[in-house]
Amino acid sequence: MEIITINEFIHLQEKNFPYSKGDLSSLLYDMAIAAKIVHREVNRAGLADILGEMGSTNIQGEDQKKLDVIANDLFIRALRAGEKCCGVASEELDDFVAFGRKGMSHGHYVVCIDPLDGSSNIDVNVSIGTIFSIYRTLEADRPAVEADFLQPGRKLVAAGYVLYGSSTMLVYTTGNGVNGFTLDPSIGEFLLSHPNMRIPEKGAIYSTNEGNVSGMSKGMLAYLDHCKSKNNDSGKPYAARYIGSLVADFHRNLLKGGIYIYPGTTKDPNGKLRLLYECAPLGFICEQAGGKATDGINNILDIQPVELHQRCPLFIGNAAMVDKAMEFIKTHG
Ligand code: AHM
Ligand code: MG
Repeated sequence: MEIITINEFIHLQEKNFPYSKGDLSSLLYDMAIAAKIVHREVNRAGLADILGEMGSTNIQGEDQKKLDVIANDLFIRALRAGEKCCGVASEELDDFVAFGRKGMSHGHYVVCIDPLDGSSNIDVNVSIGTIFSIYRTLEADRPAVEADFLQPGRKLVAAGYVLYGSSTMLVYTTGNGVNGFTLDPSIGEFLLSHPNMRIPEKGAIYSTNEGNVSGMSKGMLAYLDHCKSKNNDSGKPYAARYIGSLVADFHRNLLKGGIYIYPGTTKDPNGKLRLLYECAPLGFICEQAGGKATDGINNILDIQPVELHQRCPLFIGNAAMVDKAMEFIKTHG
């Protein structure tokens, strides 16, 4: 197979947008560079015990930061320095940050990011990820305002994720299909390894935290029974697979076919996941790969956000499996 680096690929894709000034391309390069640095930090994480526990004080007497805070700082620094993005909303920050100083160009994009998703897996050497989405600002040439971030997923210009797994991968879409790149650490490059990713039309994996069943709706319980029965379309029970890192669970299901569900429960009617930097970007990627994402009723990409850290139930994966789950919700409530 021809060797194509992510930089070459992004440049080639620019040709789909004849009037492009290359700003989105630069922004995507910035994300890829920051991802490589975060990859390095994630891979050193196991050395924390030897080099000093995270959250404790390091040898110079400085406080050591947790990995998710480090990742947040790295992405924000890369985006600020790149000058193509005028603001970032992050899971790690209560409010968005707006970039801009006199004489600096502001860029026409804002980024929403979960810098290190799968927080419970960070300290136990299990796959974690980064999720990001990119919107065009509502007006050009000014620092970001909140309304720039509060746009439905249908308005996304690009979205992607980085999976820090047995290898590190960056998968992204700009609305022209989904492509995946694997980091070759020996040369420090993301290389195109998964061109034009499509979710298989049939799947036989379901991924959800069944520890929460006591708070799940009748429809969810009925759907889970369906997954475990022989009455589903595969004629045998689906396999239950749940890593507890959304990026890793989503990525596996994207390659193998399956559904990931984080439903609302009696305790948390809107579930746990965040619309802007978890559900919408993965929904966009999933749709671009031929799949579907809903909150159980509405398409994720049609939901109008009203606040930055809004939570939302998520049903994501093969269109047929998501439709089936929604059918159960509709019938059983
Ligand atoms: P986080 O952003 O605090 O890491 O939470 C999101 C994560 C997802 O990656 C994962 O799918 C889910 O939370 C797991 O939650 P639970 O432990 O409730 O099953
Ligand atoms: Mg998260």
